[in-house]
Amino acid sequence: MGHAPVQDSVEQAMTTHPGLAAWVAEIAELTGPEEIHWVDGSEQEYAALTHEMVEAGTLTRLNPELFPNSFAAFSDPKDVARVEGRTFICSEKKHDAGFTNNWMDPAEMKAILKDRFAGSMRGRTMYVIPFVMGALDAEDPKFGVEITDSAYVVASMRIMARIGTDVLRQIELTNAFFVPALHSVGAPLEPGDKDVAWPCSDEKWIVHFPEERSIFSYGSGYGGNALLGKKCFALRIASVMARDEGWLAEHMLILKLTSPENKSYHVAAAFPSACGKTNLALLDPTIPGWKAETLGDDINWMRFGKEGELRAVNPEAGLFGVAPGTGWSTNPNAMAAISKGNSIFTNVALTDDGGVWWEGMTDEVPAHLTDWRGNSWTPASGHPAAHPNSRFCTPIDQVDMLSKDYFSPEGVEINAILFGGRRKTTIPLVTQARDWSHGIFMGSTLSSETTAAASGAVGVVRRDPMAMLPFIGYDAGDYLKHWLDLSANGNQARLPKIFLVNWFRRTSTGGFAWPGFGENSRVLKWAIERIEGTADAVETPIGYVPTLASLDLSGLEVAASDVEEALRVVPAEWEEELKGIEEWYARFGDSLPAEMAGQLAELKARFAAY
Ligand code: GTP
Ligand code: SPV
Ligand code: MN
Repeated sequence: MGHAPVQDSVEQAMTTHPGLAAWVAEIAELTGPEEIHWVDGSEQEYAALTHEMVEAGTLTRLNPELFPNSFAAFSDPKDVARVEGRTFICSEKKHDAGFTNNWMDPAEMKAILKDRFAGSMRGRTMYVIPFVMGALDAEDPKFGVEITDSAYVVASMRIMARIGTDVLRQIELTNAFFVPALHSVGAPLEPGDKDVAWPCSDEKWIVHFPEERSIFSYGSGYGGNALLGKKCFALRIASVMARDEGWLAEHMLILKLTSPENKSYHVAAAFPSACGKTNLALLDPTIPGWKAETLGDDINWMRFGKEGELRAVNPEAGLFGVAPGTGWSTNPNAMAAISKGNSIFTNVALTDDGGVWWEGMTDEVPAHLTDWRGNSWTPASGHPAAHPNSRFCTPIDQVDMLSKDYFSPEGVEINAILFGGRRKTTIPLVTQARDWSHGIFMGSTLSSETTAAASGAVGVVRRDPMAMLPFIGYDAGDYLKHWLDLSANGNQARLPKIFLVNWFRRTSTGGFAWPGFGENSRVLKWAIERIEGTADAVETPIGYVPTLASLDLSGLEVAASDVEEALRVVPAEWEEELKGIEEWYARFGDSLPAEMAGQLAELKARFAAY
C-alpha cells in the first residue's frame, strides 16, 4: 500500500518528478505527519482505507444487499457545506480577484497558511493523491496532486476524479506541470489523543493563488472545500487557465438529446448549487420518442473545435449530488446509479435495515430512522432526517444513460446553453436570448435564491453570473469580457443558442407553476425546435418566450393556467428586476464590459416602449 515512514519517503522519493518530490518533502516537513502514503488508486487500497475508516468510526458500512460496497459518513455539524466567506483568491493585485471574491495579499496569506499548516498533520497519515481532471490522454491533460490528511478525501477523490499510479507515471513521463493542492482537516493528534469521527477545525481557509495555480485548504473535510479537484481546481483555478488559454471552465451539466427524427443535440446548463443540474443531467424525458443521455452534472470545460464549434468535456469521474429530493419518481436514473453501490453518502439518514434515506427519496416516510446527527428519528421529530446539503458520491460510469461520448477527450459540440436559477417570481419558465451578446447579458445577470450548498442564509435572492459567483477565479468583469471575446473564436453560425430557464416559479397560490424534473424535457424540446426554427414564440422585452401552443403539453396533468403563470412576463416584476440588475452592474465599476451596459440600456428601452 505504499505506507512509508516520513524519513524514508523524503530520502527515497516515491516519484522521479523532481518538482513533486521536492513539494512532498517540503509539505511533510511543514505538517509533520506520522507517515506518508502515496495513493495508487487501486481497489485493494480503497478496500483497506474504507475498512480502516469503518474501524475508526468515520464510515458506516451499509447493508451490502441494499447498497453494495457503500458507506455513510457523518460530518461535524459545523462542517456541512462550502464556506464562501472563508474562500479566497489571492492574486498579486487585488483588482485581479474582482469584487466577487475575498482577497488577501499573497505574502500575508502565505504567512497565515504556513502557521496553520505547521504541524497540522501530526499523528495522522499524509496521503499524496496524483490526479487528472479530464482524460489522461487529452491533448493537454490537466494534472493535480492533492496532499491530504483525510482518508475520506482519498476515498471520495477516487470516485470523483482519475487518481493514482497511472496518473503519476504520466506526470513523470511528460515532466508535466501539476496543480499543487494541499489539504488538512486542521486537527493534529498529540500522543494519547483519541481521534473523532470527523476531525475538522473551527477555523477554515480555502485559498487559491491563481498566478502560481496552487490551492491550500485548511480546516474542513467537506465536499467542495476538501475534494480539491472539484470546485477549487476544475472551476476556480481552471477558469484562470481557461482565460489565459482561450477556453471556458464552467459550472454546467452536459446533456445529449436525441429527437424522434434521430437527430442529436447537446445542451449545457449552468444553474447555481442545488438548483437542478444533476437532475437535468439525468433527465428521464416524459415526451414520447425523445432520448436523453448524460455527459456531466456539475463541471464543463469547453473549447472551440477546428470548425469554430464549441466542444464540451466533463473533467470529473463521479457525481457528488444533492441527496434530498432525489427519488425514484423525480430522478430514477440517479437512484439506479446509486443502487449499484460503490458510493459514499454524507449526512444522510440511516434506515433500520442498514440502508440510507433522505427527504424525497420515497413517497412513504420510514417510521423510524437514525438521523444525520446520529439521533433516533421519527416523522414526528419535527426536523429533516437528512441534512439539506447531504450528498451521494457515485461513479459516473454507473449511470445507465451515460453517453459513450463522455469518454471522448474531444468532447461534444454544444448546440444550446441554458442559464437558470431558483426564482419564485419574475423569471419565466424559458426565454430565448435575442442573440449571443444578449445571452451573455442573461448569464451575467442570472439570479437565484441561495441554498444549503453553501453556509449562510438560505432563500435570499442574489446575482450569480453564469452560476459561477463562488467559482470565478479572477475579476468578474474580465470574466464577462472573456465570454464576449470568445465569440470571435467561434464560427458565428455554430455558436450555441442561449436560453434562460426557471423551474422554480410559484403560482399565486404558492405551489410550483411548473412540475419540473422529467417534464423539463418539454422545455428542452421547445428550445431545440427554436434552434431548428420550427417553434413559435412571443417577442417580449426580455427575449422570446413560448406561446402556450408552442410548448408540447400533451399528457401533462397540469392546469394550462399554471403554465401560463410560469410563462408570464410581468412588467411590474421587471421594474424591480431592472433595479436589481442596475445595482448589480454598478458593483462591477470600470470592469463592466461596455457591451453589457449597452444590453441593459436596450432592455430598459424595450420595456419603456412595451
Ligand atoms: P450542486 O450539486 O450543488 O451543484 O446542485 P445541482 O445544481 O446539481 O442541483 P440538483 O439537481 O441536485 O437539485 C437540487 C435540488 O433541487 C434537489 O432537491 C432537487 O430535487 C431540486 N430540483 C431539481 N430539479 C428540479 C425541478 O425541475 N423542479 C423542482 N421543483 N425542484 C427541482
Ligand atoms: C456545489 O456546491 O456546487 C456542489 C457541491 O456541487 S460542492 O462539491 O460542495 O461544491
Ligand atoms: Mn455544483
